[in-house]
Amino acid sequence: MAEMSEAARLTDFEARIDRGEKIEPGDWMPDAYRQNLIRMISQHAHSEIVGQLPEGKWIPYAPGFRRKLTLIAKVQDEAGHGQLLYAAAESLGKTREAMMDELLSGKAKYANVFNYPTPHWADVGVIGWLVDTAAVINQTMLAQSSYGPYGRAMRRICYEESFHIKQGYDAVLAMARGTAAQRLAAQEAIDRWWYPTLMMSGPPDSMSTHSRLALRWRIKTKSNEQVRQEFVDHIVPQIRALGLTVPDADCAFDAATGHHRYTQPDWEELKRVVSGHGPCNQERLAVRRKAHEEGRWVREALQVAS
Ligand code: FAQ
Repeated sequence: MAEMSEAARLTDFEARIDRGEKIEPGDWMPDAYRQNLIRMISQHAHSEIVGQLPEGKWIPYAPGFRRKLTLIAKVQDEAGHGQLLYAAAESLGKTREAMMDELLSGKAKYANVFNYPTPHWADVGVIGWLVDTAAVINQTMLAQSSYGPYGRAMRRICYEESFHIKQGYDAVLAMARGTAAQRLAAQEAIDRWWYPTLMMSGPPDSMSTHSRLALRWRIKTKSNEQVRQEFVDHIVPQIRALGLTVPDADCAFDAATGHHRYTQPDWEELKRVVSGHGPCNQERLAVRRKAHEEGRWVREALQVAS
């Protein structure tokens, strides 16, 4: 059979996507599809790995044995998610070593939220509740991704992240029903995390570099703004039900659209934070570099053993 031309391959590829078929590692795919996936999946993997740090720091100080056990389990889950996602990116031809080099050198991006400090136990609760909710809404959408290994990893990850939401919500619930000082701490944590969490879904569609192709090839199945709106509509009634306040005086349900209006975050801040200039970028990378160095002997021993 004659070789298919590049144009015919692209038409065939796009027809498969339109039929809802999954693209698998050995299948032909346009290079831009491969590169966009490698970029997104490796950033996602780095986010899970660096994402262990802001909450992980609270493991020794968790209030009580049960909260400590649950937090340890959550943080371990994030490490597992990182492994699953690195494996999905490897299936596209990028080595784990190359991805790790990009993270440790500061070249790679990872989710903005993990570059903010966690000065209070309440931050652990609010990350689990707000950040994991935003992550699950996005990842439920990504579970429909056209790239088979990514969508399948998302289904497993969403299952575990849904439990993380419950542990976060439960910690905030205890504080919201607690003393005045505990309620205040919960509120201050919501105030700290509200805008960073809104930024998690990415810049507005008009500023997004990759959305056009990602949506055309069903790498993402919803735009950044659709995902953010879903998060706001879902979380605002929950925050208010606990007697807490959304730190945005203009946030209100709009009966005409069926959605909540909200104030846009500072998109310049997102650019700064994801390009290495957030409050904790240097600290996060220093911890990762130290862990990487301290694990060197394990990697070397495994190489000798295999
Ligand atoms: N943070 O053209 P777009 C979690 C970058 S997992 C950092 O709109 P795209 C679990 C973007 O990469 C959280 N960078 O990009 C957990 C691009 O940069 P580049 C992570 C951001 O890809 C919970 C540039 O800006 N989830 O939380 C961000 O179409 C608790 C232009 O943007 C994922 O990674 C941001 N927020 O849409 C763990 C999900 N937004 O590559 C521990 C997969 C944008 O050109 C504790 N990723 N950028 O240099 C996605 O869904 C997408 O990549 C978006 C961005 C939606 C994040």
